[in-house]
Amino acid sequence: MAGKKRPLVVITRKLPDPVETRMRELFDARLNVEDRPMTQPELVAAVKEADVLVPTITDHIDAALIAQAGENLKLIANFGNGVDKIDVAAAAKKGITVTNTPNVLTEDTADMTMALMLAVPRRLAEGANVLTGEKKWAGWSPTWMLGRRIWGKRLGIVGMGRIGTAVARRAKAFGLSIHYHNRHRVLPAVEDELEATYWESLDQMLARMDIISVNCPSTPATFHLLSARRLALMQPTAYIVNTARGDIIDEESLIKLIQDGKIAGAGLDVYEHEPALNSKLLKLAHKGKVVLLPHMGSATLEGRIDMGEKVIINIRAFFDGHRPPDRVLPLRT
Ligand code: 8YV
Repeated sequence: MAGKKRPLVVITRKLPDPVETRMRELFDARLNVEDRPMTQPELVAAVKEADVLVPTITDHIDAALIAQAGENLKLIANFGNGVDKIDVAAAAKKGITVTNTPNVLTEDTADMTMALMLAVPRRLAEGANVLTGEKKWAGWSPTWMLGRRIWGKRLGIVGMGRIGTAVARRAKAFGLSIHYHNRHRVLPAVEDELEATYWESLDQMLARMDIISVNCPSTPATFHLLSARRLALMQPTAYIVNTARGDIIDEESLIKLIQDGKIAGAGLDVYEHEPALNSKLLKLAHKGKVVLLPHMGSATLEGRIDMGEKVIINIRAFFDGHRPPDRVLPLRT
């Protein structure tokens, strides 16, 4: 890019310092140092003048916004793996390339999934709250704060992509048997390594698992994939964990089934209308039925710096006339 006009890159949120420093060196970078989410009018102004937009999960990059983009906007380099907030098809129609940041957050997100898979059945948050709560701890008791064992149990993974597979590896090490439902079977070598059982029928898998982990992307096809009907198939002793996207689960139905004791509990890092949280979920959290986290699946300094570096690599490749390594294609309908 030496000697060429530096692309005007508008970054919608505050990114880790090393990433911002590098972006300032390479691009005509417009940073968001206060980290105040951009309003839609500010996003419109940004797409009208930018060569590159770097959005995050808090930005709605829909067809209406893309329609207002200026002729300079040629690349939307998402800071994030999931592109469910970007209308990739509308961007493609307008000749705008979209990239994301896969792989670098896989292990961190899988770690958080495992943490939630342990936290709910083993009552981690409840136990921690006892010691930080008002009441003085009365000490150990043989039958107090008993949770449920996870090793030796059956884990059903919905979506056996990079993150689902990383979750399976961890869960196998924790002594769970691995089951999965996916659009396609994974490679035989991967199934063998994980001793994983493929379930073509999601319904049948849901009815027989002790723990369900949601690890598929949010797309029109996976909206409420875990519907009221499907959630009702789960065993009353079963738990569900979601570190993918909130709208894959019919949240109201999940809440009702947990309230009625038809599902044992849930570990959630994502919500259907985040950042708005359903108050009934908060009530269930106070009862220890659910453990709720604020979308921090990939929240490690290392992971977020790696995500930023991937954004930089995608921008540089694009402006060097190459196909960016993490180009996202519109979903085939
Ligand atoms: C990101 C995520 O932090 O990558 C994703 O899809 O959900 C998170 O890891 C978030 O998307 C940032 O935009």
